[in-house]
Amino acid sequence: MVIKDIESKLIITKFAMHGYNVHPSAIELLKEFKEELDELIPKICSSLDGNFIITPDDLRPILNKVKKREKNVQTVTVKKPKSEICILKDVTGSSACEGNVNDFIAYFNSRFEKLSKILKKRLSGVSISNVKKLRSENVEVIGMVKEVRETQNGNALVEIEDNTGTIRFIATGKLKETALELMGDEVIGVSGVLKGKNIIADRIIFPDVPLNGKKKKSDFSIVFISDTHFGSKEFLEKEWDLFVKWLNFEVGNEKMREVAESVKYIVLAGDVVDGVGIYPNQDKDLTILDVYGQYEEAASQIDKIPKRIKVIISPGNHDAVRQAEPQPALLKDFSSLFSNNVINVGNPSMMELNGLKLLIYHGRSIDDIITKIPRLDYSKPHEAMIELLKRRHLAPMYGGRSPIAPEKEDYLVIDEIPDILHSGHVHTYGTSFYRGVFVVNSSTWQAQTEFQKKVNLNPMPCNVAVYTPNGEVVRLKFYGS
Ligand code: D5M
Ligand code: FE
Ligand code: ZN
Repeated sequence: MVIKDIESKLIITKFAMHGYNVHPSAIELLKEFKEELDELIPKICSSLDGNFIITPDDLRPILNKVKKREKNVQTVTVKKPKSEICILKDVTGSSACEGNVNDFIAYFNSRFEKLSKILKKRLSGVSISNVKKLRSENVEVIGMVKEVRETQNGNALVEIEDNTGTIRFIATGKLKETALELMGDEVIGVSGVLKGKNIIADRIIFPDVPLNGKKKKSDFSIVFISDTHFGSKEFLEKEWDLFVKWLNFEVGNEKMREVAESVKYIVLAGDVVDGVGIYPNQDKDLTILDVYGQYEEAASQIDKIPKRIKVIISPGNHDAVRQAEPQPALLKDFSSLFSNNVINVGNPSMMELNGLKLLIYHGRSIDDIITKIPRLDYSKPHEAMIELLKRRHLAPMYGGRSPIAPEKEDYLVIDEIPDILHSGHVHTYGTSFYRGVFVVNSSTWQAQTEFQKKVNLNPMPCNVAVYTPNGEVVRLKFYGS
């Protein structure tokens, strides 16, 4: 009894040091995890959305994962018996959609459910059919954006829906700018005053990332690369060789060597190869004309990376997997070509690297976001990625240039907040911290193609971002002679 009391006190004190109280029933749950408590507490605290009393409901997602992690140790495809890499979410092997009407209904329901659950921590949100029955003039609703347009008198008119009905809200002044940036099928909260059938909005609430996030530290570095496009005539081999030499301690000053020594993971966020038949007349732009040969080349180039480093590879729209997102990992025919230090995952994929949560997403929706929001452009891809975090969705706009497979669960919702969000696709470089999340777009190893010249796309190739142990970011540029 006495020992139990001491255990409780210890748990209470540890959380109090982070500024949180713990409900007695949550204390009981935590006692089962006393070995992992110091590791778990920061995770639990950073997952809370503004509530100060921790309940069992707050703990379950994290504690379940610890249990799942124990199970995953045997199933994750790494070679050591105890893995430092834990895949938290990935469609690979779980795709269950046929693309019929019921799949689409289930998909959008999942999107709405997941995002409205996040939003419910911010606002009360009555169902739309109940809004009209309310006595009070002040209303708060959660809905999926159906239509956005500008009215004749210069306001924004937005129609939103939930599974009980639709309602329109009007946004004026500064709020109008936010409203006009809304994308079809994203899920938002609205608060305002009911006037007739419409709501005059005073606030638009995004699911967003909580404000209290802090940048995560580690005791290793992660290198972020993307869009290698092996097999393309524009693949920058000299620059790639320099990159590989740096990792092998053959080039670079003392500081660069120190950084190279600390690298434990390299993450490649898709477009591993240039592919075949991805766009008309692509064969003119290829050095390797068959996709198998391109993956053989990819495997041999990646084999030059020292084996002390684990390489995580996720596919993109040029890779030999289905185009619609979420994309599964490369098929065994291709993945088996790579050495043992390579792990193939899907797109998107959420994983933990020694406790650091990494979300990889190739980034096709960045094109849609940049097209939709005029203040954004390709020279700052990280700003478009921040819009994804705000919307807690990797492809918020349905029906743009990012095809989505209607899985029964929406894998593109950012359920759990990552420490790092990594993308590529747009071939430009940009990094930022958003509410503690490191946001990185790691450019390309392909020079400007004829096609890109025509559409005025200016790539920034051979830029590499390194996330170092203290959470600082080092930008390396490799220029071949
Ligand atoms: O995409 C590299 C970049 O080029 C990305 O921002 C999209 C852009 N791109 C690629 N194809 C097209 C078409 N057909 N129209 C407009 N923009 C395009 P990657 O995935 O490497 O091809
Ligand atoms: Fe690409
Ligand atoms: Zn791409």
